[in-house]
Amino acid sequence: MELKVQGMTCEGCANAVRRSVARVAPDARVAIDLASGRVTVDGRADEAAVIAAIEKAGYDVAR
Ligand SMILES: [Cu+2]
Repeated sequence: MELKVQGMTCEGCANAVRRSVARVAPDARVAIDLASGRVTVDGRADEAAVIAAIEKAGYDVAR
């Protein structure tokens, strides 16, 4: 899945998002492009759970 995440400004934010996704989708591969805010999650992952986890970390998700 590919998500657009708003509010990530630095590598620390990217890592926070990475950790949030890993919590709900431990087997998934996560790629983050900071400049565009694009978060790509490959593998077994429940989209609603991933979005909820990212939002809980304090970032806005647009699809
Ligand atoms: Cu940051």
